[in-house]
Order: sequence, then C-alpha cells, then structure tokens
Amino acid sequence: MNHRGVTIWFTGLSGAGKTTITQALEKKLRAADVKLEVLDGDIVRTNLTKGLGFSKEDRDENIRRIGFVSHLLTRNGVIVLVSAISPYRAIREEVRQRIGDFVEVFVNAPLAVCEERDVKGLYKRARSGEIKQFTGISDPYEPPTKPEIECRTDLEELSESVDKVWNKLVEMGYL
Ligand code: GGZ
Repeated sequence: MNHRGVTIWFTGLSGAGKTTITQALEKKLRAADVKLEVLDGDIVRTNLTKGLGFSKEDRDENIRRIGFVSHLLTRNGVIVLVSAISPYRAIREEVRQRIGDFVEVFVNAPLAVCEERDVKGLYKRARSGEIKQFTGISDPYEPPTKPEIECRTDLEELSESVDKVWNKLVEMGYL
C-alpha cells in the first residue's frame, strides 16, 4: 500500500491496554502491506533506553529517545506505533511538535480497572511499596487534553478500539 509516514502514539496507564491494541493494529496493518515499525516502552527499555529508571527525568529521556527514532522512521514513510505510558504532557507535546505527523491515542481505563487486571502483578507490588514511583499509585499520570482518539478499553471491544484508530488514519489521509 502507498502511504505517508505517521507516528501513532499510545499513552495510558500500565494495564490500560496499549500493547494489546498496538498488537491487533499491527496485525491489521501488516495484512494491508504497510511499512511498519513498533516501539513498545517495555521492550525499548531493554535496549535503546536501557539503564533508565522511572524518575521524571528518566521517563522524559525515555520518551525523547523513542520520539527521536520515531521521527526518523516517520519522515522515511514508515507508520510507527509507539506504546509507552508517557505520563507527562509536556514531553508528549514536544515530541508531537517535532514529528508533525502525529496521532495521539489515549488508552483509557480507570485505575481501579487496570489494578484489577494486574496482568503482571506490578500494581500489587506497587501497593506494597516494593516498586516505587509506580504510575497511578505513587507517581503522576497526566491525561491528554486533546487526543485525536480515546479508547475506553473498559467499555469497548478491542476490535472497536482498533477500528477507531484505523478509521482516523484513513480520515487523515495516512492510509
Ligand atoms: C510504571 C513501570 C514501572 C513504574 C516498571 N511505573 O505495563 P508494563 O509494565 O508492561 O509496561 C510498563 C513499563 C513502563 O515503561 P514505559 O517506557 O512505558 O514508561 S514511561 O513512558 O513512563 O517511561 C510497566 C513497567 O514498565 N514498569 N516499573 N515505576 N510502569
């Protein structure tokens, strides 16, 4: 498929469903034969941003580096799916301005729902104090004020979330 480059940036709490939506969207985009790359915070932290922790400075540095790579790919015509908590609004805005072709997806589920899911058992460990500076528990999350898309993963089906993003890409002329 012929298409322009764009970064689709998924932000939200741990357990909100960023990776799940990203993986489903990746599958659908691959089937449509697009040039695609996925940058998932969890995985990027084992290489590109290895050694960074979860202080505000380190999280911002993590996002800045992901944004840098994402920009390079985007300007070369790649559709980039970024999945990172990215809790701070200012750095998300900075990355948005730099990349230009940028679609922000707020993956939103109430904290109580994310905590109930607790897929990796991290919330339990955060509550007990074993993990410090855990987003939503002992560290801030600043929700986007004007995301292009909001996915309420506690209220909608996965296919609905994926379709929302897909349709927005079509509407904005990226697909
Ligand atoms: C938040 C943490 C923390 C703390 C480890 N706070 O849901 P996950 O498990 O699989 O993905 C989360 C990931 C956070 O990395 P990001 O690069 O997305 O964060 S940020 O954008 O804020 O830089 C979570 C796990 O690592 N994790 N410790 N303290 N999430």
